Parts: sequence; C-alpha cells; structure tokens
Amino acid sequence: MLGKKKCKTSEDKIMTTHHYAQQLRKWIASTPDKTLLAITHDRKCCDAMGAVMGFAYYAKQFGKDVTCIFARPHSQPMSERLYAEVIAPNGIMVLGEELEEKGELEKIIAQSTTLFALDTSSMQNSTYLPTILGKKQLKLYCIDHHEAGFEDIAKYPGSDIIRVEEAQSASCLITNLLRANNALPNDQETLIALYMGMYQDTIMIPPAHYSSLTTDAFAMVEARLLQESRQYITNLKSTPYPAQWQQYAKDALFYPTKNDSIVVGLGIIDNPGVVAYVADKLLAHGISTTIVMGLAEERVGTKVYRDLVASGRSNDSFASQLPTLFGTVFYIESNGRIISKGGGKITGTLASCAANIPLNPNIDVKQQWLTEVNKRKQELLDCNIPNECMTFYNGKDNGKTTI
Ligand SMILES: [Mn+2]
Repeated sequence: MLGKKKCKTSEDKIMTTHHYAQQLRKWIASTPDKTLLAITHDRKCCDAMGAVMGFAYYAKQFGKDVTCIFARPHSQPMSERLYAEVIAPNGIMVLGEELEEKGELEKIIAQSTTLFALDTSSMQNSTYLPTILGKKQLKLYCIDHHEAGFEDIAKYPGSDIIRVEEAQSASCLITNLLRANNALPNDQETLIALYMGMYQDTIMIPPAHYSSLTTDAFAMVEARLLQESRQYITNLKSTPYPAQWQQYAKDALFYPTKNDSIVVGLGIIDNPGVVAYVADKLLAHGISTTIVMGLAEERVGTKVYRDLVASGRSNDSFASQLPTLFGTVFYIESNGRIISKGGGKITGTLASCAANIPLNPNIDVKQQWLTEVNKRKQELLDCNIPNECMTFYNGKDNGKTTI
C-alpha cells in the first residue's frame, strides 16, 4: 500500500502529500451525500477533534456539512475542555450513545452512502465503525496516522485509505493535505483544534523527534493563530487534572523504588483518562516501562459501560516489544475468534500503547475486575517484562496489594 511507503527525500514527501491531497479532494467531490458521515475512535482526543474540524472546514468548500459520531463520553480534562468550549457549540461531533437513545442513528445511516474514518483505521477501537458498517454497506474512506492494526479497515471491501504514519497526528496530516490543496483555514476554531490535536499527540515526543510534516504543520497553524487564540491555547494546555488523579499516581509510585518496570492495576475508576495519566506520571518519575490497568465504569444516560482500560509506556529496550505485547495480551474472545483490543506506536525511543476491553454489562464489578486483571497479569508475566513489580488496588474500598 502507498501509505506504508517510506519517503526518502523531501521531494518524495511533497509528491506523496500532493497525491493524497488530490485523493482527498476527489473523495469529497465525488460523494453524493450533502452531509458527510464521519467517525473517529472512541473517546474523543484533541487529535480526533482537530482532524474532524480540519476535515469539516475543507468539506464546507464543497458545500457539504459533516456529522462525526464518537463513542463514550470521557477523555482527558484538556480534551474535555476543548470539546466543551470549541467543538460542541458547532454541533459537528455527536455522541453515538445519545443518537441511539433518541433513535436517530438509523436515520443518519440510511441517508448516507459514504463513511469517513478520521484518526482511526481500526475496527477494534471505534465502537460505531463496526456498528454502522453492520447496518449498511457504505463506501469507506479513512485518514489516519496509526499503523495498520489487527482489525484494519483496509480489510473492509471498497475501502480506501490515506495513511501517513510519519505525520505523527491526524491533525498534522490534515493540515498538510489542506496546504497542498491551497485550503489552509484562517478560521480560529479550526486552527485551535488542529494545533491542540498536534500538541496532544506529540506531548511526550521531544521536538528533536518531530517529523518534518509535524514541524511544517505546527509552523503553518501557528502563523495563522491570532493573539487571543494563542492565549486561549496557553490556557488550555494548563488545564488541571482532578486532584484525585494525583493520588492514583502517588499510590502507584509508592511500591516501585528499585524496579525499572512496573505493572499497576488501579481498581475501579469513573474516567478512563486516569489510566493514561498515571502511565505518563510514572514515566516522568523515571520508571522506564509501565503498564497501567483500570476498570472504567462510565454512565451515559441510563446506560453503564464497563471496560478494562490499559495504557503502556516504555522508553527503554523493551519499547520495541510493547505495541505487540498490547496487541497480544489485551483481547476478547468472540465466536471462537481472538480479537485484539490493544496496540500502540513507537516514536523515537518512546512506545505509547493503549487497550480497551469491553466487559459484560451484567456483572459483579469487583469480581470481574479481579478475574480479568489476574488473567492479564498472568499473560504479562508469561511475556517476561523485565524486573517487574506488580501493584494492584482492589477497587474503591482501598484494599491494596502488591503481587
Ligand atoms: Mn491521533
């Protein structure tokens, strides 16, 4: 596939970008839908929102609106603020669960011929992707920067993908495509979303490891930001984490002193963002490989969703193995088939991984937590993580054990 091709010279890169830019233009121009149906991965992050805003800005030039469906309400506090203050007011992104409750999802799907997947190309981390395609066979276009996963969209018949891993974020990829189409926005909301998308996806990457696409896109967006937008971005970057999240990180750090790798179970949490937060904090404190798990209980209207959520970080020699480990250890079994629910990427020397396993909705939460975590723990042990120390919390009742 073209997207997997590694570009050697900057001329190659420019040609590839122009080829993809032309492809994007054709996709939008040839789609008969007045409102383009889009999807992103579960739990909106700044990058997904930046990609959606950039895409919607470009679609407007063809007289088209965009409706983007996402799943699960919770994400990082910074993303929540960007969503509430910049994205939600324009109504482009809608929560799939709410559409379902109002009975509107079927209607939207019935009106569409085409589906655009942004910042995801995997069936396993986008709840509504398999849901929508299961209801109606749609033409599928995808713009992504993640490497091909276990359940990749490329396997879906009639799909077409713009995949550029070197972009390091979907917002960066869209920015480069818009530039190549002479369609860079001056609209401040779109620019803020694009900037925040690139910022959040590269937050752990030292600028020395930025690709030229990332450096260029930051420069293009920054040059168009007005002073008040810059101030807003500075403010957004300093969005505080809830105080109780710090306690999770402190507790996780209590046990490992001499170990260089740790596996942590946080017990039952109400926001899955805690898991990535703790993983980042551990790495910042000098732990070189960490895997953090939590059981997220989220409420949307009358529904309760329960997922085993995991985040992995590594900046030592184990980094190259971590994404594969996540793909192997975090899975579900369905109809006798193993379906992976985890993966990750390596940038420079840093591996960042995530997993999300939906659990049975009718369960004894604590019992299920212990069963699932013990199962994954054994699999992680079998994988020989170096010098690991396992720390687990037995749910909200403070029962803590080191295993
Ligand atoms: Mn992304």
